[in-house]
Amino acid sequence: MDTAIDLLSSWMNDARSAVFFGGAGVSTASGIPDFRSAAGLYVTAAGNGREPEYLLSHECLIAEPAEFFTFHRTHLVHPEAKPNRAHLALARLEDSGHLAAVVTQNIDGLHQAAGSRTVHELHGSVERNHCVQCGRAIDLADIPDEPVIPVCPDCGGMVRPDVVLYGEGLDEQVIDASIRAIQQADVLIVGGTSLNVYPAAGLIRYYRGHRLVLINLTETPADKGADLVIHSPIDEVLDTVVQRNCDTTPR
Ligand code: CNA
Repeated sequence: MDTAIDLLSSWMNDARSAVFFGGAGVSTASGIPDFRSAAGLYVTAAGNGREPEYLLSHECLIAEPAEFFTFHRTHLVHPEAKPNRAHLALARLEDSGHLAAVVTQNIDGLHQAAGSRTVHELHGSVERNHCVQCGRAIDLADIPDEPVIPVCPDCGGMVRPDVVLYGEGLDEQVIDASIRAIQQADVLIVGGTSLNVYPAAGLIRYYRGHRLVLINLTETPADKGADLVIHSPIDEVLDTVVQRNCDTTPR
């Protein structure tokens, strides 16, 4: 692994427009379970016999909002979670002029909490919510910390998270900005994602360079086409890159 990290560090030293494309595995070290690992929600979360894909779908939000909010609040909202070494390393790489953007499938807001500024949230964020009736925007902090259907203080309408549910489309502007960043990237690091959720996972195909790095605990469908593959915890890898080798003096 040392040789691989040395190579990644030298690529990141040279990088001026690197992009990080990540998923739920980036936040497992912050105590937020992913979906598809052995300890992930698809294995561990009890949903009254229903599949997580259904409980996190537009269909469920409309047909059974109580079920939806119970699952969402219990398993996807983690106000106590703090950024881990992966988030902090990426923020430092941006500060020092090596990383241009983070494109994330995560909805936990931890990249911004770590100090990352250019973050494209493909699936939205649990931090932001809005009333489906009057459109009022409501912060997570203003929503009761319990698994009930939140209601708008103005009109009594249902308040839903600004996250892309199964059965809903992604925001075109976020997709366009993500594609542009990936097309312009000199290094693309893909990490902490099983690359199973589309269309998000398909965006890495827009990368045109020859420094595609895969960092994931387990094999992914993109490993074969990658220039460097590291099967290790991403927080450990990125922290080592910035601590040991990479020039991260702020610019
Ligand atoms: P996934 O399908 O659960 O895959 C996660 C991947 O990360 C797996 O392949 C794991 O092997 C790998 N992994 C887990 N921990 C680590 C680690 N420490 N270091 C390296 N690799 C690790 O999740 P994806 O992100 O691929 O799927 C996209 C879904 C997950 C999006 O729609 C998200 O909204 C959704 N999600 C987000 C969060 C979050 O915001 N933190 C949590 C759970 C699910």
